[in-house]
Amino acid sequence: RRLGPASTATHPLATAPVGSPSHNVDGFVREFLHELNTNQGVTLSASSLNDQYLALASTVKNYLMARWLETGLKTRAAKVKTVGYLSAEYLLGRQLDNALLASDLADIAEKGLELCGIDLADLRVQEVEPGLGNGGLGRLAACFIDSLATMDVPSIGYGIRYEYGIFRQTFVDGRQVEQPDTWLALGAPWEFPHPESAVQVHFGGHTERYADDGGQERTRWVPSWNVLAVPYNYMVPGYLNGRVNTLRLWSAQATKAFDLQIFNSGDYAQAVRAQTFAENISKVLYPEDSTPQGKELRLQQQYFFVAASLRDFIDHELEPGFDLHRLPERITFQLNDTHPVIAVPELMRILIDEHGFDWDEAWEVTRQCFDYTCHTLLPEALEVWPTELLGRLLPRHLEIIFQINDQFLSLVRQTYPGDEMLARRMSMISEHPERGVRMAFLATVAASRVNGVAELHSQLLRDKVLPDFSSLWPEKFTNVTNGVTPRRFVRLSNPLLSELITDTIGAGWLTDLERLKELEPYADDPQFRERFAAVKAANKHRLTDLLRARDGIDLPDGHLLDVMVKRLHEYKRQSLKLLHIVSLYEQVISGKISAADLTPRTVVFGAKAAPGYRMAKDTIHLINKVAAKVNAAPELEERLKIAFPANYNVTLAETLIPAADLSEQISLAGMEASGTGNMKFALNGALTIGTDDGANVEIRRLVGDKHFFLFGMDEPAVSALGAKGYNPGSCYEANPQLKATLDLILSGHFSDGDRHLFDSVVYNLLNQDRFMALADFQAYVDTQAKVEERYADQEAWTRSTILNVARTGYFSSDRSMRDYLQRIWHTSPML
Ligand code: T68
Repeated sequence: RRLGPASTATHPLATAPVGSPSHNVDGFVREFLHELNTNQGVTLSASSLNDQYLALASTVKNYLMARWLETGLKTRAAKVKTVGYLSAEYLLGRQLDNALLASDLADIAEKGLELCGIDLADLRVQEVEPGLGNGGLGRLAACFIDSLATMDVPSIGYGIRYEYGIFRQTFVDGRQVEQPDTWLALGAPWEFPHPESAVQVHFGGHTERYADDGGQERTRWVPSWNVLAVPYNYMVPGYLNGRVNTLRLWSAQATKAFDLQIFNSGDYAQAVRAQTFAENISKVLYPEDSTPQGKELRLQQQYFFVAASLRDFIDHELEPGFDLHRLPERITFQLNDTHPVIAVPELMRILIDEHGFDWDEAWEVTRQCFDYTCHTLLPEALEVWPTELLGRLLPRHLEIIFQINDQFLSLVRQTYPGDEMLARRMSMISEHPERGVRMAFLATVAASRVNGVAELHSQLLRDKVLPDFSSLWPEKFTNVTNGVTPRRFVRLSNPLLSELITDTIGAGWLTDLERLKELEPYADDPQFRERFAAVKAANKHRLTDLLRARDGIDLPDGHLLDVMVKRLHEYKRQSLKLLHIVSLYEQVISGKISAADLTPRTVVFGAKAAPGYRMAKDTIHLINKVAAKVNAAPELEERLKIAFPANYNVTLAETLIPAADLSEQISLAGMEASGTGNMKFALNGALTIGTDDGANVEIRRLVGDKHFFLFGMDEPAVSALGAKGYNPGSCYEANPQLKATLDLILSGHFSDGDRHLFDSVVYNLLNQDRFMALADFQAYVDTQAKVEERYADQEAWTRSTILNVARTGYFSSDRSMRDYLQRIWHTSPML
């Protein structure tokens, strides 16, 4: 057992967590110095900034510790249903400020540190954020666990402790160069490793049949190798509510048995290689977003973390002797996309092979334990694992998948007799280009509920991605629109706005974000507008200071700050934003308009490209080349600037978003499942220019058409154009300004005369343009003109931004969690 033998202690302090340090400045200073001395082994006068940061983190943890232990005791005793969030990614962002906020220690820590001659701000920046995710999907998981803790819902987040998170992006001559993310190098003060609670995860080998004691034929898996999964626990503190949930990330370690054998044979080098092989599993986050690569190591990662998590929950979270027939009363596993779907055959295997369940019993339990969230619409983003690979790595699981599929297809044939085409379409096994398991189909069949992440996405999921399944099981499909945590993305990232809000409508909105509605009447109050605008101006200065120090970038004063930050992907259409910029620039340098006609504007890009995604990397290169030229052009009279700080991450987002005036959400309609950046911008008082896509649809409905700049084709129009046959070349020929814009790039103007440097990007737009940037170009440019018109009337602009804040409380991840509780998990907070 993970907890070891029960304690026989009789001392009264031994049975409950000891209390927290005193919640005042003196108590804090004492604890901090104690940590500095005992943990870091230094005196204050000899301590480095890193010592001080690590001691501060330990101090804050000590304040949260009693609550964490109590949460564990309380939850185990109550025997209620736990939400097990299974996600291959958690894009957490820095931990310090969130922990200070949740424990109400921020002021005390600031004052206490000051007494020690330390500026809290200097320690904050010591922290390297854990970037254990690629983008929206990983950040969503982080927001959700924050909300679950704040709403007092028992939950455990399960994932992988990657030794290297998302790469650090640098630019060399404008091209992206990736550096390893060594986030653990200077110490990892927020994690609690528990090597004594490691569990084994098996791979490979074969299966065999045997007769059990009762003569029943059974199957067992005889694996050929294994690794240890070591849990690292992280606190997930609720906001001021005393609850601290757990995020449990698994790290791979070679098992002793594994390398001892080889050691004994005298092959030291081989033993070390074996160890490296095992430990590779949690070495690095795959930096692919929306394009799974189908690599063996990736499947190893997926099985590694779900096998460890199921084992952990069953063996360590449930009381000994718990009857697994009742498992659904105690756990509901949420599958964050298909990455953890191998958990389905794993639970079947545990129940049947290890606990003697028959097939139907095991299926009944398994079905009730899983729900599935889909995060994409791109066909190439749907995971398909070759059966050859799956069978080699997890032979028993492949057998179980085949059997699930057989049973499912019998149901299909029973329900739709004679429709063999349908059965083939719905099979979990695809035959081309090679035999493979369609993980989204497996997830859909196994899950009690399947949801998309915004209304439009859920609709398209039903109608276009899984239409046969939604006809068969209409009640299985539902929607939960994404949300973001207001603790991190308003309170921490925008303290001035938070203060203004609390000043105006009182406290309480941070855990009940719909209360922002009470700000609505103030949109018409000139004094409030002035204060609101002053907050935005201050946030711009804060960003200016940061970019100067971080990147040596100088942001001009008084510009419309136009921000597009998100992963670089063709469907998101950074290239469309770029065409807009080049078009403005081209009109000025060719004398079609004068610089004085431009609204002073700075466009900020932030984007990482998957290292293997050529087009995305070329687009980054092109943006940087255009930036160099535009930023240096005297003709523009400083009225158009481009800033592209490298290595956009959660930490940068926290300063960037509150400073933005305009939020760019310009994906081709029907492609962005939801977006969550769009919500963060609106909540921080930026106006959106966006297509009718993802959660933009709901944002626009809530804030009102007048306060949202909609442009471009909607999804039916996109479909219709696709069906008719889209020819980007004709857009180019028909639109002189678009032609001039593309021609300028083709002329080598941005590439020191090299006419072919950006052929890949430009000819792709001209000949293929899968995401129809050219078709939406004119609408986009026209709508940008409307943006400028509104911006020219600062009172009207500010009024709109206030209404955006007041009307987007719906996008709190607390609301998303409420929806999951009601529509999917059927459980409630523990009160
Ligand atoms: C995003 N997906 C969606 N995927 O693109 C976005 N993919 O619209 C949505 O708001 C968000 O999920 C949350 O629902 C991703 O971020 C990935 O990062 C990813 C990672 C690995 C493999 C595939």
